[in-house]
Amino acid sequence: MRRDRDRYDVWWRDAVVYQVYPRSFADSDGDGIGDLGGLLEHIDHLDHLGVDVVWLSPIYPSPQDDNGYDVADYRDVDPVFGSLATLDAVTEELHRRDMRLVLDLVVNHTSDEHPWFIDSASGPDSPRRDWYWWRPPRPGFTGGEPGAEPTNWAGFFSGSTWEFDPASGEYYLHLFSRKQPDLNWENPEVRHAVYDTMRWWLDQGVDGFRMDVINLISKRTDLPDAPLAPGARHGDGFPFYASGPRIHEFLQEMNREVFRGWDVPVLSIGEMPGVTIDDAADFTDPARGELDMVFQFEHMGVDHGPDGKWSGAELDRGHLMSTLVRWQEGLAERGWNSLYWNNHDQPRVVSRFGDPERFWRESATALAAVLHLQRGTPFIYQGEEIGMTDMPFTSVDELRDIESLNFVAETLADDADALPRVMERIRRIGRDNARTPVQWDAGPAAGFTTGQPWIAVNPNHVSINAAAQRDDPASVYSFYRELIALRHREPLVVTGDFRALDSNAPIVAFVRSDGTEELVLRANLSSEPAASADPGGELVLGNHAEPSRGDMLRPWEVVVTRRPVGELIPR
Ligand code: ISL
Repeated sequence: MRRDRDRYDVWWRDAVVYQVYPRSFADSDGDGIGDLGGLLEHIDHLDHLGVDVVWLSPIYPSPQDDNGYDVADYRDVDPVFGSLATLDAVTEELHRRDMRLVLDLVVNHTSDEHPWFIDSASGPDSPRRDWYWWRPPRPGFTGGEPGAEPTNWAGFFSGSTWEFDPASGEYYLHLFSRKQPDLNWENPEVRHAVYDTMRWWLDQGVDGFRMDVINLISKRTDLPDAPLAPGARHGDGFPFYASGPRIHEFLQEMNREVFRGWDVPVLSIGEMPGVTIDDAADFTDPARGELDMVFQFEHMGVDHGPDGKWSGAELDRGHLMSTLVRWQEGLAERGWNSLYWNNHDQPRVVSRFGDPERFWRESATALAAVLHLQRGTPFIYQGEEIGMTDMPFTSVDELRDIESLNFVAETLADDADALPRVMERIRRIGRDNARTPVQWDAGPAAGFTTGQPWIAVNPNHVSINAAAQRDDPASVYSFYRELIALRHREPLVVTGDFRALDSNAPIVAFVRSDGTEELVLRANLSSEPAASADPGGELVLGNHAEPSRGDMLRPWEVVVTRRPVGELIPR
């Protein structure tokens, strides 16, 4: 059942978003790289699944240093993915089927091959010099030598955030790869060039934007050094370049300049590493006119160690759930949550938080229900709906992601014996886990391409694939379909208040209520049976053919019931 778009105050309130990472989705021309033609061929899959919005990761012309998150032209399509005409066909087909299209907007930085940067780098007198962050070497240095960088910040992709340009004797800032120079949003010409581009896409029929690292566009202009750990070359400059003094002003300006006045309200989703609950409430408070929702990262950090993602920590599912519960509570009165387990930067949820060996189907479905029945807009990342798992990468040759490859190079430069440890961490947390091709069927290359795939296909595609699951009512896919349909028909899932009953691992239990009726979800996030008081009520959803009634839940079992408000739940 499609939803009724006019039921809520804004069209996206009861929507489910599906992320397509085009490179890995489906290849239509046999070059081994997914493309828009492949997306067109598989729109039926998205329609059948029942999602409402497609978020398309970058399709713009790009040297592909960071798989398209390095944009060389904001108003065209990379030939590897198709053309503006193919994109039009995608938009049209989605609209025909009552789905909407959100593009990825990557404007914290451009590619170093973008004409703006080429112009800026042509010399200190370029009219666009100030469009990027150029700075002289540290006093006492000539530039290019270790320690001469204007600040000591560590980049997201290892090394320094500064690249020396011998021609001008200055450095430019790049928080990500050296091929991703940061735009200077202090300059109003930059901001208006971005707003023009956004309006141009909306004129083409696009329905909204997912905005890459949008909280990094306002930085402190004095660029202070970060505190340094003993022996470290680089420190964490995050507090100085994230959510800077003008972030709200810039987003309000963008909102005024771009989002107002369209027939269909534009959907705006800000990706915001490090965002706090209080900030997120401000960013997404409709009264402030900034964004509709933000991606927060707290629950993605629960298995990161003290030194970030490359240092591991023991997974504590209680901590995972209490983090999500805090976000539910924090954005209850003001703002709106986005809900996600996966995207193109994160390992696969069933491998990360579930039990892919012993309870693959049960853990994939329990985790799905726990996420989708929270308050907010759920996002499904391609392949999540069929329970795709992490890839058993064994060698560096199989890796494609610049973040992982830079991490390997940097670590091995210090310690030549570190490879086994590095590979172990990459297998667990590396971004390539999300980027192996979508497993369409059990055939060669999983039906992704007739050519040689750009990154290896997971060997488990012979058993985990879309063809095998589509018509199986007990499949992970059918469970996702059911969750989406439930959101579309059940206002409690969309607007019901959220109240946590239990987030003591391994049990998570919460209630969604409108004051009269409530949905009660109970899930066992472990591979052993666990006790959880049965609240009674009519059965709404379960991930077993015969859902448990009573106070015990099977491993990775989830049960949802509906009951009148006010009955005491036995403890
Ligand atoms: O992937 C991460 C951790 O491994 C994050 O730190 C990620 O780099 C951060 O969330 C920003 O991500 C976004 O911008 C990057 C791009 O590489 C990512 O793919 C994108 O989602 C730079 O554009």
